[in-house]
Amino acid sequence: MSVFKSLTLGCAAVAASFLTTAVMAPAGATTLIGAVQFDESHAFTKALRKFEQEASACSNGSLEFDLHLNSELGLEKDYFENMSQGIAVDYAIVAPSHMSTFSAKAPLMDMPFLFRDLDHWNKVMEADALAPLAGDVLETASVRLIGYAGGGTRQLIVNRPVTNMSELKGLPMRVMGAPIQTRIFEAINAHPSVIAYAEVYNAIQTGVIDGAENEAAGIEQMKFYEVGPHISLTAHAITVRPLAFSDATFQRLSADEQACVLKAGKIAGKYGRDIESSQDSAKLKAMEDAGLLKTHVFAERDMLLELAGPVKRAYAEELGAVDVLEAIEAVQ
Ligand code: MAV
Repeated sequence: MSVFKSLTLGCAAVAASFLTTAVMAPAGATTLIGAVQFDESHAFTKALRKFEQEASACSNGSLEFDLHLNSELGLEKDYFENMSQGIAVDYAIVAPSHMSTFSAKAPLMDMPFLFRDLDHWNKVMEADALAPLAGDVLETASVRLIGYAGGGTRQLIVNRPVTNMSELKGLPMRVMGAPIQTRIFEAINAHPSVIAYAEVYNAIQTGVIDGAENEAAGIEQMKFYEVGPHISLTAHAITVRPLAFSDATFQRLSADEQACVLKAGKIAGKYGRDIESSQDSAKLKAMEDAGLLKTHVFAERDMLLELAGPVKRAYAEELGAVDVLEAIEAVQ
């Protein structure tokens, strides 16, 4: 039995006050706090629910879960910072770009134009080619990446049609807050700014920016189509969305519970990937059929790839991660 679990009920309240998030429940179970930006219908939430079910069954109920939905505990960057510090959040799905302040290498997983197509993305996931990056995240941020959800294809969301390079030129648009995101979107001649996810809708509505980029599940949940009804099919990224777990919390669990968390993370990641990757294009089509948005073919996608190539390489070189980039690219 772990030290944490052997605490008596009498000292549980005191323990909870300094042992941060993993709270002692009356029956001796440990309650873990989770966070997600979305509601129950989003693939991330479904993956996290799967994680909870699996870990709960595996631990015979010694692990309990309290998942906070709809950005109740902030945004993914906040979840990650909290997990890194071992406070407030124990598990969450976080975009690697939102980990950049803590692990410079993490956003490589999230780099635009990294995957050739869904088949390549799938094979990279199966080959576990991202493991060295996860190792860096654990070392530098004390957060474990225990599974990989994602599988949405990111497209441009704009308040007017953007169908070629000249219409893209100078487009004021929101990107996630990792330097590689800014660099890639600058390289393709857009005009990127870092804006928090929760502010994107308003920023387009008020004319601060003309567009953003997201996958279908995010477009649907955040209703971005209301302000950016023109979707340019740039398919510039296929998402990798790690299921992250605070290492401080992990270290307080028993060996059996740790094994359950790792096993459940893997299963839940795959479950989330299967849901999101299989639903992405159908979701976009359903929104288009409902008259909520209009998709546009981007005629010069080859040019995007060409412009992004040197930036990807230079970034990997700066990080000392060329081997990881090459290993990902080599997956057939
Ligand atoms: C989408 O909602 C997801 O990919 C999520 O993980 C990101 O944080 C978000 O977009 C974003 O663009 O910030």
